[in-house]
Amino acid sequence: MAGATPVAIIMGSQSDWATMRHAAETLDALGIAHDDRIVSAHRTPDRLVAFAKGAKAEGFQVVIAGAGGAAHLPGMTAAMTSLPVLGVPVESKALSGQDSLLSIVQMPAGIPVGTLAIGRAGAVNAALLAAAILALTDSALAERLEAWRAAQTASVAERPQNDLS
Ligand code: RP5
Repeated sequence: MAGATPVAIIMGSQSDWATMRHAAETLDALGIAHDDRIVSAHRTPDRLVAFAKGAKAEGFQVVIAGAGGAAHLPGMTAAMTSLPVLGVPVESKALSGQDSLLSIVQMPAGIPVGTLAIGRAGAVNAALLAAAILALTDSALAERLEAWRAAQTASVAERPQNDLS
């Protein structure tokens, strides 16, 4: 669907936004439109079903799903759409996100979730992976992604410094 918003960022709770906003900011930096929604597998199951079953018809091409604890959101979303689903384990208070990670990564064969790192790194990398997927069919985006990576490379100092203030 030309012109549609290509990326959906969904998360299980408002509390996940502190992590998932890093995915949103990275997509912004790459000029990729995204729609950010709270969709809880446990608290709003009907919303989850409606979103996941309708995501392709809405024109989304990639779903980034972040959740913590018993993090069923990415897997249940992947069960109801054939769009690529990238899972971000949110760092939980009780188990530091190890629960989130294992909940998301251990999918049974047949329903894949591309699982990223716990927390901010995973959110940023989910956005970059979504960009790489979209760039396969968008040459202008491919150039922006290359430029983003080149800028990152250029920003790394050759030697550490004591005082950066
Ligand atoms: C999960 O429970 C959410 O993804 C969140 O990471 C976690 C805690 O949610 P809140 O109690 O902060 O709303 O469903």
